[in-house]
Amino acid sequence: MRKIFLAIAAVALLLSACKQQPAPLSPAETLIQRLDSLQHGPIMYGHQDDPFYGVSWQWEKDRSDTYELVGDYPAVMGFDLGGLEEHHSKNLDSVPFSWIREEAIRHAERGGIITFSWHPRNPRTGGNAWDVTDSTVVRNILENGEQYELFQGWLADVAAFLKTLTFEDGSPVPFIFRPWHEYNGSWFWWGQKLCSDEEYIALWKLTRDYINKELPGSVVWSCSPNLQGGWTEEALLARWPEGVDIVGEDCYQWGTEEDFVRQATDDIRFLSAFARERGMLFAITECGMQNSPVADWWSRVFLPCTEGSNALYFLPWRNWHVDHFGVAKETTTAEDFKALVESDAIRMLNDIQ
Ligand code: BMA
Repeated sequence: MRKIFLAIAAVALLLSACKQQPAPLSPAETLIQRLDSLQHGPIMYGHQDDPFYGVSWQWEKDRSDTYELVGDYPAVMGFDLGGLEEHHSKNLDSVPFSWIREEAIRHAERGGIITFSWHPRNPRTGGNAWDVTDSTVVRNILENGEQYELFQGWLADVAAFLKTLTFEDGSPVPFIFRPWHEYNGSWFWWGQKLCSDEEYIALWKLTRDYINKELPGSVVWSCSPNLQGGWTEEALLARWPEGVDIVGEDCYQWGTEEDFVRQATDDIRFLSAFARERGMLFAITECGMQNSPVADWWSRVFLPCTEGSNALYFLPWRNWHVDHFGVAKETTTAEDFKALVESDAIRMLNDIQ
């Protein structure tokens, strides 16, 4: 009897010890926790394709327009997976996938944050991501659709690549994945006029379920509408997918400064509150002004729109010649940007390591 009692007591003790041990966080949860604590400091600088080419150079190893201007790397680096789905060795912007893998791991190893976008080709027409000639694409890659099997293969290709992102000890590199962006516009085959709200939400679920199953605990999910102005909760919720960790905003100035400031301030205020109220984070996932014609655009025009938003980072798009969006010693915005870094108004890699 005494033995039975002791055995029961031992089991009870063991069970309560197990209960007290919180389950270890997955790499994605650890990244979310880190981002959560970073959101209260100055906004981080991110840059698309930073290590591959700059305004006046291309395909040289160990170069970065950012590093050459301010002596530090962006805190966040963005890479695009478009082309993986057709087994191309280079992405849609001619960056070899093997090099993307190398730089993504390198950036994570030095304490940086990495984010992937995906501009896949059109699985129904064979055109590119901007081919909007057929408005049945999304419907046809969902279950029972004509391109369902094809698209499952595309997801398998993306998952297979993402699985190769590992640290030296074999543990997975966590990352932000931001598919199906700018969906409130109609320039991508998954855009507003190209699929119904239900189809868009189903596309997200299909993607998320597949990738999360293949890479459990590695992915932080981000969903980014494009600059719009005048969001209402009803409009946003109509197409809002489940399981998003970071609400994004893609925010370029194409028209007048006045219009941009009005729309960006409005969107950023609205989307950051939407994120906060639902336990999500917020970031400016793409931004810039083509050709960088306004020298103090970053400090005077753009950054004031983000005030009070707890935006994690702002990520200017790639430095593809001067006609793109980022910052380099050759752009008119160089001095303004340098001053932002020097005054600690924005955070670079060194500030988050
Ligand atoms: C766009 C442009 C394109 C590019 C795409 C994906 O905004 O920069 O030239 O192919 O992003 O990076």
